[in-house]
Amino acid sequence: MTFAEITTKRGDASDGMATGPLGRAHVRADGPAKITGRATYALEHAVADALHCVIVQSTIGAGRVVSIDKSDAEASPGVHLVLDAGNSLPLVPKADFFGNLPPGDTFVPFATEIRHNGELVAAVVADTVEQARAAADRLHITYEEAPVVATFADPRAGDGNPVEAMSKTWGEAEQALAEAPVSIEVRYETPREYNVPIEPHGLIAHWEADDRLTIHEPSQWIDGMANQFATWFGIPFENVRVVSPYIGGGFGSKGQALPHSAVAATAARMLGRPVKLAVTRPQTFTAHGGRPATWQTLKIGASEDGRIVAIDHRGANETAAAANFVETLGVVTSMMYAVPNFRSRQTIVPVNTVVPGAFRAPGKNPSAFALESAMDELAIALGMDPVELRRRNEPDVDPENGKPWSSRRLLACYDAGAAAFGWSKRNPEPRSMRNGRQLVGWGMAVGTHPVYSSPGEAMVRVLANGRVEVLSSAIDMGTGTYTILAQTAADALGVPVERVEVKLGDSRLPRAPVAGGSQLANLMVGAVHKTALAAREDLIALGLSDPNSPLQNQANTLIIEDGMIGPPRGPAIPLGDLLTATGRDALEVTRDTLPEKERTAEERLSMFTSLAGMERGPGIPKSRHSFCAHFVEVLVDEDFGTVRVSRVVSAVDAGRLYNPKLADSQFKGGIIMGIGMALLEEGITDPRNGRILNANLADYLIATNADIPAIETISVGEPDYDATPLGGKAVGEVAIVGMAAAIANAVHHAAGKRIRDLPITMEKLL
Ligand code: MCN
Ligand code: MOS
Repeated sequence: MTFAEITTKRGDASDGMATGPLGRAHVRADGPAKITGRATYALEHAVADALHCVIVQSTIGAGRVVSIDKSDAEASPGVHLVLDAGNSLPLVPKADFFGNLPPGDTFVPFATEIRHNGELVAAVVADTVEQARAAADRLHITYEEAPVVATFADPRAGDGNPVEAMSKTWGEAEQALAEAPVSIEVRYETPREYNVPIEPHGLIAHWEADDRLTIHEPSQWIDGMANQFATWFGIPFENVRVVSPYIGGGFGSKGQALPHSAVAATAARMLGRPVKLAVTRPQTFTAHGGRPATWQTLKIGASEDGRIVAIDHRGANETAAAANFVETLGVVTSMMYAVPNFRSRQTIVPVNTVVPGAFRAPGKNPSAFALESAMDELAIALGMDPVELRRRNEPDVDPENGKPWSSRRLLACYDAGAAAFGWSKRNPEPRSMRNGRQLVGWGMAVGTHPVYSSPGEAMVRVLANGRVEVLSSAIDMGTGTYTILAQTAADALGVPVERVEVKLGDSRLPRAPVAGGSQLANLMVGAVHKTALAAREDLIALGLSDPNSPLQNQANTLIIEDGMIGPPRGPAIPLGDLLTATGRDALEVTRDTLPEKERTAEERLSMFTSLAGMERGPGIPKSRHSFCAHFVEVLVDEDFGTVRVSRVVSAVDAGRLYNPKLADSQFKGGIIMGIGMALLEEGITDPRNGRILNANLADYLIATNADIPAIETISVGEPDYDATPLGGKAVGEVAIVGMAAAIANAVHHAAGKRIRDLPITMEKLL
């Protein structure tokens, strides 16, 4: 990605603190390539001689495959291989993202025991995708069906299994609740939701030699995925190359290689030809899991003046029969408000579904829907303004662990958001505000997201032609990584941002951890900053001491500004000239932000290919979170029960913003997904067979432009150097958190009806 394509939108647009390129509003470096179609997505990569693979998914929800008659398919035109559990190459088992290890000594990505509808059972490889599809239709699969437990609403699903890590207790919640003068007890539900990135999943797998594999696959975690392929096929990590320069969205679904990824690599290996595999949109609904369905009950007790005395939180999420996934319900409940008595418990309930997965703000998002709806209900029970109730319960320290906040500017969020929205004009009475036939509702809620900090690694190359390259295996799925890393390097080195070219998305480049948990920007900005500063020092040392340097012995120190190097008051020369004069093509520096340098190569690799760095460990002295407050207006049609979000103001504390324009876009993206969650998104399962009835984008509704009103976001963040080295906090997910609750609260204010199970559809309102 070359930064030459970037123009600054407004020269003066910045976070008000920027002295150099970092912190300024630049348009996306990859934007023009994506908009004009020049960006090549994984499946558009041209590979000579590629065969096409289609996957076949089970049509029953539980039971087993009795037989697969492959003869017709194998005899079909153009077919090279029909794969199933019987003939697929045995691979080495590897734990998934969530730590689930497949059973047995070997792993094949095809099922014979069926545990969910749409499980991978076979694949066909042919010369063309049409031939592969036609042959796949001619597979004769016989199943033996077993009873299906499709959702946790089915009584046979039972109560599930407790999640130890989500059991938290302090004080005496039960007693305090019994004695509380005001209390509420409420239950909330959220349905299955799917990530549905606009670019569906798929890959091209290519073996260059017996032990060298190249994968083109959209990825939120290049190194983690390379490590998975290396383990599966028993080859060294360095021999796997995963390439993913452009990604059409992921939202949590592209953090790991999936069973179909193993299929493409297996087929390519068995056939000795590159294999291209595109998962169809309907297949994506069961090729990987989305957010599982949840229920939560909250009991909150308060004093008459609105001080919370106790919270009891219980929750459950659906998980797969095959493996565990914990949607960490209650993670917001335990840290958002000052609460002296607290108890939470959670279970996971196995059902016949695909293993659920991470979906923008996993845990935090459903957690805040329940807590923030409940806070609105408590405010009504107390006869108190919902912002005032929250202000009264603002905690001085993290109530869960007693740690001080690295920064918590939620009160500033209330001030700025309420003022911009005009909250003081709200009549608290439900159904009291109107606009013709439309009932007008104003609601608010808050969100939060933790700051994680895994290590990062980067290389900075200063070239003799005066350009600078930044290299990392980090990725950009629409977030802005290319852009902010160029800004970072330009800032630290003292070169114009247009001269910096950022190369990402290739596991051959220096290591990076997962672009998940909204951690990538902070940790890669930190790594690139450190590397660029080291490169700057090297350039100065070269200028001062190289015998061929034109600047040798001219001063005690040199400065670099605008791509020129020279003594503080003397004549400067272009950086490229210094390199040329000293006989170099390039000056290259690599640095990482691992805590210790002397780790073995194996330990270092494992830091980038495990989730170890994401722990909010006891060693971290401060509690680090981003915060936001959403203020929402809805219009509810009294006769038809339709809901439209007509106005949104969200004030966000995400620390220092490296690029306020892109951060604004991230906040808006989260808010838009929150609108979808509140009003539209719902995976519907057939209780008879576990089939997903709306496995396509015509029936699984997401928010479109027509659903989106004017959105104003306000940053109230200040640099937080206790959170991250360059003062930023988490941006990518925070604004989805609490958004659905703000809408549900606004709908209650408009219509006088509380909807506690999402989405809020007209039949629930009427
Ligand atoms: N940023 C900033 N200042 C900061 C932090 C971030 O200006 N202090 C801006 C930067 O432009 C940066 C972006 O915000 O590129 C996101 O930064 P960060 O919060 O670190 O999030 P990640 O880079 O780790 O991206 C992952 C995050 C997650 S976990 C999901 S889910 C999600 C999200 O980003 N999926 C997305 N935003 C998405 N946006 C798009 N377009 N597509 C997705 O799939
Ligand atoms: Mo985001 S769901 O943490 O990839």
